[in-house]
Amino acid sequence: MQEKLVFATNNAHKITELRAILGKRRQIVSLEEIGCREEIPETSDTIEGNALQKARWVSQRFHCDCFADDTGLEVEALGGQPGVMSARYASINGRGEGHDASANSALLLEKLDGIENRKARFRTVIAAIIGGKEFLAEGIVNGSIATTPRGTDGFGYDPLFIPEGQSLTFAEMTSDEKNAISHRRRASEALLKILETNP
Ligand code: ITT
Repeated sequence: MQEKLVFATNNAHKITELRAILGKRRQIVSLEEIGCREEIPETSDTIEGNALQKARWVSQRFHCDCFADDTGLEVEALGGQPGVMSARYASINGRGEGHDASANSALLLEKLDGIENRKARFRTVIAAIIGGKEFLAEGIVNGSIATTPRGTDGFGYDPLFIPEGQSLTFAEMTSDEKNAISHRRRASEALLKILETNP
């Protein structure tokens, strides 16, 4: 399994994580490396839909095998929000512009203020287009939302997310510790299994 795959993401943290997770099993090529500098549209109302939209957008323009990752933080007491809106949670609620991780986390903490049920999960869906065929793989990690942000590693909501059975947030763990148990790890392994059985 050494074929190169283009990762349709504008998020450099995701590329770093995927390269660490896949190691020598697959070579990951960034959008920059294929000369793609545009923002990829993400207009679906589901995580699956956005993952497919991003992968199809790159596949159609660059005619290469590729995959995309769409991830949402689903909080039980908020009916699964921010979910598919995780990247723009604050801005769609009138708090600033675009993707602002600290504004997103501040809003989440505010919404959970006084709420005892802190259960949440990260859900990643990877959509891959290989040889013109589409594949979907999912990875979930259950956990809970901390009462204050903790830790400086990772990105996005990592300072707030404590995986089940752990005491540290993802942002307090080393990257290897996060990558060993994360939603992205699980989705990546599921994708590799699918690709192995669909040569
Ligand atoms: P691309 O769409 O270009 O891949 P993105 O950062 O917009 O990059 P998503 O839409 O999948 O990616 O991300 C939704 C939000 O969830 C966004 O705010 C991320 O920072 C956050 N997020 C995704 N994966 C995460 C992880 O492993 N840990 C913490 N937050 C994460």
